[in-house]
Amino acid sequence: MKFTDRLARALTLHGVRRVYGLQGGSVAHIFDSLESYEINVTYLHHEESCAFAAVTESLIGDQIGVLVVTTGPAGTNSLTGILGAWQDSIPLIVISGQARSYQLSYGRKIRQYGSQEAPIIDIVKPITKATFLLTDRDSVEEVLSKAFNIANSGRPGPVWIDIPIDVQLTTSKDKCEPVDQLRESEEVLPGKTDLTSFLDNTILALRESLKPVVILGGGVRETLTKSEELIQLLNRSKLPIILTWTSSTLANKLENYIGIAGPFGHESTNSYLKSSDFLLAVGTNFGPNNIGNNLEWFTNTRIFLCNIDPEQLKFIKERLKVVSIVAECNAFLSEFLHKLSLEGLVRSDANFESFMSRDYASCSSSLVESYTRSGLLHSHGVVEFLTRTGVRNLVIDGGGTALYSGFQGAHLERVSKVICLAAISSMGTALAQSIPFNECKEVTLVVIGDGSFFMCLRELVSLKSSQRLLVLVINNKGYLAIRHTQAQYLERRFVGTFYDQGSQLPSIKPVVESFGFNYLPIVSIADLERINLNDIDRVTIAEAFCDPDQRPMWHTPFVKTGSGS
Ligand SMILES: Cc1ncc(C[n+]2csc(CCOP(=O)(O)OP(=O)(O)O)c2C)c(N)n1
Repeated sequence: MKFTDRLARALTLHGVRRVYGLQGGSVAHIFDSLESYEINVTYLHHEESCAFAAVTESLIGDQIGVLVVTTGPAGTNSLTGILGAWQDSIPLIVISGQARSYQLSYGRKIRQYGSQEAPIIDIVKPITKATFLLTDRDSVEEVLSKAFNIANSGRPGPVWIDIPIDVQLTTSKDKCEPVDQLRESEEVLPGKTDLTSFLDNTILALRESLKPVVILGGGVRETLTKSEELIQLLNRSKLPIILTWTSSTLANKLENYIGIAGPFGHESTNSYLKSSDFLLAVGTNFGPNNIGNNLEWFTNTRIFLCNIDPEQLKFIKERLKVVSIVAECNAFLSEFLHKLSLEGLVRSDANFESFMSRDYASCSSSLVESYTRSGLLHSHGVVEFLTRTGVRNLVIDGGGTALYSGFQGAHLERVSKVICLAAISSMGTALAQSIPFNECKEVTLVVIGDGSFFMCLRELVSLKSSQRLLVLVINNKGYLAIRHTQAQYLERRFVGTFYDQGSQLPSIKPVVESFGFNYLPIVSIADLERINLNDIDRVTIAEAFCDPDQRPMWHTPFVKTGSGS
């Protein structure tokens, strides 16, 4: 049996039904085998897009995201998406074609020998959990099992499998020799942790607290997406829950969700967090994007952290006084909630109730009306309006205003799936990230800035015109997020940001129409009110003409340190 057929068969055995890729001489055999095993391959127009789409596939949760890229530049093209998966801890399998085994530069002091050869495994090592370079002695089935296991276990992340073309062409009997040469040591997971004393201390502190709050990060996203029981326990506990960008997809399940914190989260949530006296954070890196830059906020807060990654905890403990445990976050959360339930501990304090009915409600409603300046739309308001009802999936681009408007403006609690590569916050992620929704019967809203839209224009080719996709392009004359920086710190010297330079981004209307998609201009609230999501039955690209000088909303500014820096 041909090696690539065995690869395809093994992928199907791991539940892989969809793969993203782009052709090349060193992967043509792989794609040929995938297709013959009825794996649905979506061919995109840049390997970066393949990685972005594969990330969405993992986030949707039916299978792990898989991408196939060819040699040299194809691998390097995919790196932004791989970095995103690494930093947001999203499992991913990357399969690359490679030059012939005896033409590789690995371990040699040469720059290149084989055609289009690049030492991709050396390049991706710092941003993958494990890498494998296959030889003809390896059992592809065994390598794949290890790869899937590593990608999904512990703190999930990408695993890279590099397959030289000569290896791909080998044939062998079904039963293969076991792998004798793993190229990377496997992750060492923490042993089963004794949670007892940590749990007891946490619950004791919780009992003593007046204003407790829990932050749930991406580390518990998948389990909570699937476990109705844990969601019920969380809801019954009445503990106020703050989410992060990577866990925001849980908002619609949690009755006590009170928003997202951090510089680009919700203002009211930040003030709730700031005044809390007990904080339990599970499965989050507890970094500035999640909690802001002002660690002084927490001087009087008792903080309990659970994370599977000891290095991440060590980093936090150097900066903040916390009680922490290295443990598998889902197991911890489950034990914690069951114990709360057994002890009948329900937190329902007056602060929380009034917060929910006043502060949070007022911050999350009617942004359109509140943030429209002299007839010009505010992008937060447009997103708020469009997510009031009927949007099933929300794909948020990583570039500037779209990212902020997506998370601050949207009714996350009314959307089933929120997709974003948050940590890398890269422009131009959203179109490719929406592709896996092409069979979805409900509407997917994609929020993207005009500068970012031009960065990923090529993936318009890949959208299925029948897809129920509403792409909201925020036209604010480009690069507003950077213009804010220039206005604030560079006395409005707008270089390289299009604005006031006589040059502007071109109109998107002819581009959209040349692809045969619906074009929908939005210049006023009346235009927004005319949009009926039920009518979005194919790709519709809406251009919202927003205030090019719109103010950023409630992000915490940089603060001077004691040394004045
Ligand atoms: C790949 C990449 N390059 C550069 C940046 C830095 N950056 C952050 S926001 C931004 C401008 C985004 O412009 P646009 O998409 O027009 O959004 P706006 O902020 O104007 O709404 C830039 C250049 C980035 N985030 N990602």
